[in-house]
Amino acid sequence: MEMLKQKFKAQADKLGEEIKAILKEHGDTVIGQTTLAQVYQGMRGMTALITETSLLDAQDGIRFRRHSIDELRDKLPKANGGSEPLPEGLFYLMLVGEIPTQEEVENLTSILQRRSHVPSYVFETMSALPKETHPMTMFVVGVMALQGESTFAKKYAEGMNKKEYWAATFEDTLDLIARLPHIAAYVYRRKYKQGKALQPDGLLDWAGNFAHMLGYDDDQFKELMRLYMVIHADHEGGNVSAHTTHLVGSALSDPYLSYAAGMNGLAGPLHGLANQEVIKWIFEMQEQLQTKEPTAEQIKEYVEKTLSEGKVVPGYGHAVLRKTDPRFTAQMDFGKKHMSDDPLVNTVWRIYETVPPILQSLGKVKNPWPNVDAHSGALLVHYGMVEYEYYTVLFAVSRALGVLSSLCWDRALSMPLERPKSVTTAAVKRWLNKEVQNLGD
Ligand code: AMX
Repeated sequence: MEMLKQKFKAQADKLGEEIKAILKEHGDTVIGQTTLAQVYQGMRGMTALITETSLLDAQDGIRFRRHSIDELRDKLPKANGGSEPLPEGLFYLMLVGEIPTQEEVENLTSILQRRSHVPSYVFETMSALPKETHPMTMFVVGVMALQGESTFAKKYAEGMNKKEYWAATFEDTLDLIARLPHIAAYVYRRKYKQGKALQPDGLLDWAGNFAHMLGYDDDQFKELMRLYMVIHADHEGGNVSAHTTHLVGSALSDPYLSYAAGMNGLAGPLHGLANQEVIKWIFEMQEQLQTKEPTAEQIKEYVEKTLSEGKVVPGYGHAVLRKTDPRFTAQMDFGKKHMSDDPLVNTVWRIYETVPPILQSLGKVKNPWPNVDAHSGALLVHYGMVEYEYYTVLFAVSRALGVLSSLCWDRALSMPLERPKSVTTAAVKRWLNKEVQNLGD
């Protein structure tokens, strides 16, 4: 742990110096124009954040420290006998920018195991909620119940020097990542498995142990969890969950508060909740059409019905991507390898052939291609995890790797409070009518 922490600090000090030099020489360099349309329409394409962990290309998809998902599947260390990358390795890569060795990853796995204890009051707090509560709400309540454990919050209250913020954030990050699978597994077991929680297996890796605590001991499911935890971890900084975590963290809210805030954003249907919406939508289609394997023609009619009811086709479209999401392709590859004759998985692939031309024909959808959420549910159903309302919790556990390593960077680089300027439409009109010189006067 100390080695990783020192390595991170050394990298952060070096980058901090580089940033100082960049700002000294180029601080006044203009990087683009901001249009009124961007301000009104969700700031699309407006470069306004620095996030060190990953970078999203509209055509090629996500790269983690310049490594594509295919490269990660190839280069990151694997579990014994496995072929999917270990998420601990990705976390290491996002933190220090280097692909770790097998030994470094195994070391990180045991650090996380040692930090994974969750106090019983956290489970009791979640248990106090009605069973019907959405799993994401239970999960975030669990995270919030744990907030009293925050090293950052305690040290801040004691008068911590600002030079120590990064170290306290680092401690909280490791503690949280270690504990989240326990909280998440408890939500699943409580809501769907008569409350029978399962003990962790200290011999397993982080994602393998999570699968085990959920109650899935199939080796293939463990492999799926490793891949799942890797591909959902980070998608640069502007998406709702990452941006919210960063924004809340900029007020020096501790990592528990910041992460919980980000996950409330992930719970929205246009973001992470889309993974449950996809399977719900496919199940409803199967129900209405009375078939497990709808034809392309039937899917087309169902998509048109969805659109005519003023709804979106879940799992399709993206605010940045303009091609099929490589996270979708990685899951398709997993499906081809392990379950190529599964009817639901085949339906997902038939939807992939059917939906893009329909969305394209609307003329307004900027990206008619599938995103990560279009595929994930069908793989989970294959192994028996049919409780689709739970799926966003899996996404949330994975997303912790990205948003919390980013938060470590925010604190190590002393990123300030985020506070953009907002204006009213009345102010916009005054400015357009040249009644004032500057927008916002
Ligand atoms: N089905 C139907 N209409 C869609 C659509 C879809 N899948 N994707 C975009 N559109 C519509 C928008 O609703 C918008 O319509 P409007 O002008 O009538 O309001 C129009 O096309 C233009 O939208 P856009 O610029 O292409 O997309 P965006 O950047 O505003 O939104 C997103 C992106 C993801 C919210 C949108 O594509 C969507 O709602 N997709 C379905 C939900 C989904 O899968 N979300 C998960 C995204 C990935 C993730 O975060 N996990």
